Amino acid sequence: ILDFGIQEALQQLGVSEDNKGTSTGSNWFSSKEMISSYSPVDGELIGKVETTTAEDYEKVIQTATEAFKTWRIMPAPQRGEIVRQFGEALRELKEPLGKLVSYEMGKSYQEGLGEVQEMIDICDFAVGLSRQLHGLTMHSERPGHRMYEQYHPLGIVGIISAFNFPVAVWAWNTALAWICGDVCVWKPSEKTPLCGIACQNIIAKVLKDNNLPEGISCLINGDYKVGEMMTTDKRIPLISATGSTRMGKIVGATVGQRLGKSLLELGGNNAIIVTPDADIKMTVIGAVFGAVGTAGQRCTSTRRLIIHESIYDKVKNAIVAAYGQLRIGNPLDENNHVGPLIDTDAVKGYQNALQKVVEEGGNIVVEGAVLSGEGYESGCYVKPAIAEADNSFEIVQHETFAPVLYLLKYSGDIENAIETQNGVAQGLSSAIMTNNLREAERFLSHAGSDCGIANVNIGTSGAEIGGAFGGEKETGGGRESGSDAWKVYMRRQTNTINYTTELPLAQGIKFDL
Ligand code: UN1
Repeated sequence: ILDFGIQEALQQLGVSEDNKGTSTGSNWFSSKEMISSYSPVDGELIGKVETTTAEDYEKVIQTATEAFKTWRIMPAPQRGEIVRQFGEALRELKEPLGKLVSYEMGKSYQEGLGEVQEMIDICDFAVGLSRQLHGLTMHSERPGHRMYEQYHPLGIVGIISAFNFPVAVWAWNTALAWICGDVCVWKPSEKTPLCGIACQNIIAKVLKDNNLPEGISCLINGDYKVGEMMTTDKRIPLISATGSTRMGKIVGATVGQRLGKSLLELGGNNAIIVTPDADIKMTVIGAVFGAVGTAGQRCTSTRRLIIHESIYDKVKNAIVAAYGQLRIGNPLDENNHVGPLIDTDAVKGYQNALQKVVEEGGNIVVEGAVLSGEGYESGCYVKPAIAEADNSFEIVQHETFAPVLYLLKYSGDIENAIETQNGVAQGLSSAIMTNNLREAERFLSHAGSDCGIANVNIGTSGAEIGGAFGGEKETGGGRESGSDAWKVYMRRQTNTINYTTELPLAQGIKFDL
């Protein structure tokens, strides 16, 4: 734990061995039940976090409700100024926070820093947006009437986030929600609770320095039962949840039951189509980073390569050769490409996928393995694997959150590849590698990819914050981050104003008294 400056990073972030796990901003309180956070990097216990009780939760919601009353009437550009300061604080703490992300979650330090960069970027985006929360003005059909729409804050936004982006996904939601005038209650993944503590410390200080109510940002901790307190709570108009499709179906149904809004960011089964006109070098970089980056634990990770038969062997050999170069080990050591999986359950999921694909008739071309010995003591390090498979295999249809890449062959026209790409239940990210304009445009057309993200000559992962992020079908339909994703954090109100002394009715209806 003393390696790579982790201890110092924890100190800078105000994360200790025993952390109170519930916070209404700067006011922390706690129960006695603890979650222990072990690093998948070396298996060491990093620290403990107390879980949120039903009683604590009540205090949180009351504090948030009070804070909302102040926050919602503050002009949006002033709220933007607070988010600007939050972005500054993140710039100052980028290295320790990136390090903690890497150590608690297991992604490479580079990717940890990249994740904090996404937080900074969304803050900048939100600051500009705080002056652009505009609606339309429409012409009324009635004389002397004005009609327009405006966006008002929703209230409390509940955020449930996953372990794989333990800090950025929270920031995508909060930065926008805050400038929109909402207050946030966050339940981070119970697998990465210390990242939650660190982030809460950062924003709590900004709020305090500005004499703002602490309840603008609240933190709760625990497993799905704590999440349930929010999903069933009528006082929370919007739940934004990131995680598995299984989780999303439960969250969506629960929130839907009370007619709340949910923003769901669920599983992907992302493919890259490689056509005869693909640039092979670019394809290899995109596919390998997409499949093994974050040890295959991004929702945008590349799971399937759909390769034209005419170049199949060439692409396969190039990718297999690239896998031979991969260095697996401590993600804080910048010489390594691939870090550990989050925990040993994830390792089981990985092993299960490799076993299933063989049972279903697949052919392993890069053998997988669970690594042991020096440096691999946590038991979470696995070898990225590749299998030739068929899109119809049950395991190929399923999102395995691990570095397992399936090679699928297509013949004939690009339409066949698109059909395979769309032939899964998920619809998050997709890509085509081609220098052929016709193929690229067909892939992007109404009859093309059915995903929320469709890229040309880029892999499936690594989306920028400026675009709306999310996907269709079992990915849940939600959009976060850039473009006009902010609208989901607000309620739209249509206003019609009569500035005459008459009261004409719409649709020309006569009603004389
Ligand atoms: C996720 O995996 O939950 O596109 C989000 C990407 C990142 C976000 C992934 N910007 O890979």
